[in-house]
Amino acid sequence: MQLDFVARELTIKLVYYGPALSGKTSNLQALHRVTSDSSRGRLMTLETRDDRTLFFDLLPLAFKTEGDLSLRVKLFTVPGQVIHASTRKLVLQGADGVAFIADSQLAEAENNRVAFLDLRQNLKDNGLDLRKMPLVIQFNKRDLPAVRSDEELADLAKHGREPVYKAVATRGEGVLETFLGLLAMTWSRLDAEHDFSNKFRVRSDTFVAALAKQLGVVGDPQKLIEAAVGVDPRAAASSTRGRDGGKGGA
Ligand SMILES: Nc1nc2c(ncn2[C@@H]2O[C@H](COP(=O)(O)OP(=O)(O)O)[C@@H](O)[C@H]2O)c(=O)[nH]1
Ligand SMILES: [Mg+2]
Repeated sequence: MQLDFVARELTIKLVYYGPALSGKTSNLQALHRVTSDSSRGRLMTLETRDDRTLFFDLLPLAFKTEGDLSLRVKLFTVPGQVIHASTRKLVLQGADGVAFIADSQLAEAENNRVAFLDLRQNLKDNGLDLRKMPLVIQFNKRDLPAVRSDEELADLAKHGREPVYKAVATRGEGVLETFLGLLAMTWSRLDAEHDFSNKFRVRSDTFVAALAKQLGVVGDPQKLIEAAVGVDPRAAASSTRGRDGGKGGA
C-alpha cells in the first residue's frame, strides 16, 4: 500500500498467484475485457511464444471514491514456472491481498499444493504473514473434464478460512466475483488497520459497490461477492489474523 496523503491517493497492490498455466493471465484478460475504459489502464503482458508468462502481467485500475480519496489498484500476476522463483518473490513485495488461482483438474492437485507452499514461503521471505494476508482462492477451469467436484470444493471451503470462487476464466465466469471478493476483503483489512473511511470520509459499506459501478459492473456487486463458497470475504477480513495458514486450501 502506498498513501499520498496530500494528493489523497491510495495505491493498493493485489497479486494473482498460483501454479503455471492455472489461468492467472486469463483472469486479467477477462477483467480487462469486461471493465469500462474510464477505470482501467493498459493491460501489460509479456509472454513467450508458448503462452507462458515470462515476467509478470500488470493491469492498473483507478477509481474515484465518493469521499476525498482516489484509489489505484495495481493488479499483478506472477509467472508460475519453477524457474521464475525470484520474480515471484519480487512481485509479492508489498502485496496487500492475494488471489490464489488453482487449477481444478485432478491432475493438477500437486502443482496447486506446491504453489501454495511457495506462496507462503515467498510471503515470509518478504516479511509478510499468510495468516494476516487477505486471501481468496479461485478454482479455475471448471469447464474441463476430470476436475475436483463441487462437493469436494464445498468441503474444502467449509474447513478453510478463505472464500472459494469457482471460475472459467477464459469465458470470464467467476472473474469479477474473485476480484471484487478480494478487493472487499483487502479494503476491510486496510480500513480496519488505518481507519481510511474516517480519514477520507469514505463510506465503507458502499465502497466496493461504488467501485464496481465504476468498473462497469451491472447488477448487484454484493451478489457477485456472495458467490463465494464457504467464508464470506467481507466477514473473513476481520478474522484473517486467526487463520491457520498451513493447510493450503488449494
Ligand atoms: N478450458 C479452460 N482453459 C483455460 C481456463 N483458463 C485458462 N485456460 C487456458 O489455460 C492456459 C493457461 O492460461 P494462462 O491464463 O496463460 O495461465 P497462467 O500461466 O496462470 O497465466 C491457456 O491456454 C488458457 O487459454 C479455463 O477456465 N478453462
Ligand atoms: Mg500468465
